Amino acid sequence: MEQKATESKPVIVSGIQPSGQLALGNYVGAMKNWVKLQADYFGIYIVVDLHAITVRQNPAELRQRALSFAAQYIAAGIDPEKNIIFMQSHVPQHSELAWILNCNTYMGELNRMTQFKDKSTKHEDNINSGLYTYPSLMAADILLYQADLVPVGHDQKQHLELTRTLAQRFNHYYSPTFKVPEPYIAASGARIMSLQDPTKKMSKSDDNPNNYIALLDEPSVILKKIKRAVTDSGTSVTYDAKNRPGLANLLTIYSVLGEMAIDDVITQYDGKGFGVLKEDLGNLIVNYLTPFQRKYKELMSEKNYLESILKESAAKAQHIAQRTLSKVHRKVGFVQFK
Ligand code: ATP
Ligand code: LTN
Repeated sequence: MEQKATESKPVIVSGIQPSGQLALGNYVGAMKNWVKLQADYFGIYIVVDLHAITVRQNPAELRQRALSFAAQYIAAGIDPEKNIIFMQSHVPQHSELAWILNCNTYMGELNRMTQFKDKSTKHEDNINSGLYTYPSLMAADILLYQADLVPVGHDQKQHLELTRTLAQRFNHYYSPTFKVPEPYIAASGARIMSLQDPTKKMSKSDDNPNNYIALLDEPSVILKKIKRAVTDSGTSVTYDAKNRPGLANLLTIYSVLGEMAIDDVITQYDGKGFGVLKEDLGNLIVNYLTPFQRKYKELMSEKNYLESILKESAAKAQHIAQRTLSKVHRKVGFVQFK
């Protein structure tokens, strides 16, 4: 009964790859919005481990990290009683639908994906076909649940557009089957930049940990990383993402976490020098993350609880996903027995 009530709400689907360490970019661009939207939506939050192995992962670390990410989703404020949180590999329907979608995805479309191009340059020794067909698997994650909304950072916009195209193509060629999802990309904070090179996005698998704030970084580490963040040598505080990207990035983080308009942050710090801004921002982040880190530690010491959430969620997810997959099998023309 409980499940029916939640499912009657519009549906959100989102996921993060268990690679690297969850970082402030992921939180501001994605997770913060998951928490904000959960009152009005039924949330399906996936630890996308199938996606993570498109890049080489150490198996023991992957296993530990996937559990840690699930605990961090909950610690960030996702209520596991009202939403579902699970491992992508625990719901085989994702891989199954991905295959069918692959047979409806053109190579020309995949060739245009900038994430594929970026990751191929970064991992030249392992340009595998999973990396190439990654967007069809992502589309499967979303379309299986008939998602209404997909809250992601700006870098996922292109994948979301392809997901919409694939849904429309399938619906048109066969008959209406998938809901065509809308992206939810916040106006501010959808693209948090690297602290040392503010012309590229903050990435949780960056080789240099000074480029990102990990959500589990110790307070002293957070303060140090913000203090060392690259800004220009000016003293006036202005928001100019093109010419002063480092400063603009710090102002954005301040504005989103402090829930203040950027203009108000500027008024507060203009003329005070970047040192004061950085010190206050460092403290703001530390204070913001302290309750999150406390909750995370509690959850990681209750492994049985975490495991029960993941198992129950995966069972619910399989049930919903199978409804869509059976429909797809029928439309495509696969033999089905009653
Ligand atoms: P990796 O470096 O391991 O490839 P990533 O940091 O790019 O990872 P993903 O797992 O690809 O993270 O993304 C998870 C979510 O976080 C997505 O919704 C993505 O758009 C969002 N995201 C990632 N980086 C940023 C960022 N710098 N600013 C805002 N949102 C981000
Ligand atoms: N491709 C996304 C992660 C992802 C995702 C999803 C996001 C996989 N499946 C479904 C939203 C919905 C990325 O951030 N690299």
